Amino acid sequence: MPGTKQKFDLVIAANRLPVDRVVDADGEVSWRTSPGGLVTAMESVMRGREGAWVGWAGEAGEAPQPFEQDDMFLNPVALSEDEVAHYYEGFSNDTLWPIYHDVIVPATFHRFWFGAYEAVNRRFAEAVCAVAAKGATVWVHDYQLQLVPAMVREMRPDVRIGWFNHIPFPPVELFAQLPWRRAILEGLLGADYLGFQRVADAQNFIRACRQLLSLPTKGDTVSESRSEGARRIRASAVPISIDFKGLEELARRPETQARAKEIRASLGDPETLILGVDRLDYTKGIGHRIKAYGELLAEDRVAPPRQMFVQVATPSRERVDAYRDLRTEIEGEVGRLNGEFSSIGAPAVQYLHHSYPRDEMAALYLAADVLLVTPLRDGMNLVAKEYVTCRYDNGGALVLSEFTGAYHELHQAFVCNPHDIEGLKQTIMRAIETPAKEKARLMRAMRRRVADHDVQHWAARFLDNLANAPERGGV
Ligand code: GDG
Repeated sequence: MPGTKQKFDLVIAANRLPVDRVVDADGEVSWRTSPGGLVTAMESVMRGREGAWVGWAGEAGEAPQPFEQDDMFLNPVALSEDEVAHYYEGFSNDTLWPIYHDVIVPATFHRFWFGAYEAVNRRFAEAVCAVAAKGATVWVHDYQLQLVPAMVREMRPDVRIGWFNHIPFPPVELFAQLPWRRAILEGLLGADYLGFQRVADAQNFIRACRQLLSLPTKGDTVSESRSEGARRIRASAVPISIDFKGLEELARRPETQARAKEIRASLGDPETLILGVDRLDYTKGIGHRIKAYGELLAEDRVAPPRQMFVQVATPSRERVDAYRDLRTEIEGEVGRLNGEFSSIGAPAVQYLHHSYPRDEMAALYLAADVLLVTPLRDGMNLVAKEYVTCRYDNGGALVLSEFTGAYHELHQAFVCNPHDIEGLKQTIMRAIETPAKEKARLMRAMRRRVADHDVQHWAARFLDNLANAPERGGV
């Protein structure tokens, strides 16, 4: 890597660097740390260690020189316009994303997209190797970088490599559709340890290795035999979480509480404020949720201004066709419901296609009596965990799809199958009507779970599993 002589004993590789470029009024460029959960988790594990982060800086073209930000060494990887279109929007988000999310929309296969994916993965692997100290720990993130583990191992057999999948890992019947299934499995098997959100995801991976590569598997390990000796690779569940302490502290601030009151007041202090917060993605089940809510409106079981429904749909992947189509569909449906069921000052659905600062999100969570989390498939769903974290008052009710990773931890939620519209309607009504005392009991239990299993706990567990992964040659 040009300009980098420093070496680090912990190297993170993720598609994006944890910073956003900001340009001030004088055209001066600086970087602001993006306040994501990963950064918080990494801050805690990087404390007292020499850490580097390899990732794309978010703009096509030449990469900025490596730089330091908040005690982290950032090593930017360049992506050309074409690579953004082929590696990121194409192969990552239009091939892998649909396959890994139950093919809710069909996946698109292009051989030249995979070519770009390979080239970009190699660039990431080289950037990792350039900053990794001898014997370093390398932690690779997510579906965009599945070839990186084997590429790094090839170049640097001295380092320990872990990979964490933020999204589901599909059943072998779906994964098998991928023309590049072998390359992907072999890429991942370069790691010493593979972490997944759910037990079922880890099992799907192990099954794929057995069925598609004919490799022997035992419990949660896969054995890979190569000329230089056999290796065992472990795959298990380490569900991700959020920064419980930090977010709760934000929710408890008087300004956040005041803002939550103001939000409710601006909606006419409804009896029930119902909220949805999602990236505008077809995996999130926004359409199913709106359909169910529309029927409740039609049956007069909910009605504005008594019940108000706010849907935040954060703009996402707007250059991918499936996302553009989804936006058209959702906005059409919202428009139809508003035309039919709104009155002046009381919209049936308050739809917001925006991104908000973190403190506004916390205020929204605090203001909402019911949060609807209805994905058709979701690796974890952090929104559900954020909501319970903000409810230090034990208020609120969480409607949660059984197709999320969070469902496997938040057992006291109002559980739904979003495909079952009738069932979803009943669950929404139960969440509205259950007495406050019972809801407080449920919320308390969920809060305890997230408090005890926060993002720092997740990162520590992942690194522990990686450190204790079976030794090379130890079959
Ligand atoms: C992937 C997996 C897995 C959303 N709108 C705004 C905003 N957000 C924040 C939320 C939350 C995050 O974005 C979204 O996280 P999710 O978990 O809900 O979903 P994905 O983006 O699909 O993430 C998922 C996750 O990775 C972690 O492993 O849970 O399953 O798909 O933190 O709060 N934040 C702000 N303004 C917004 O408008 N500030």
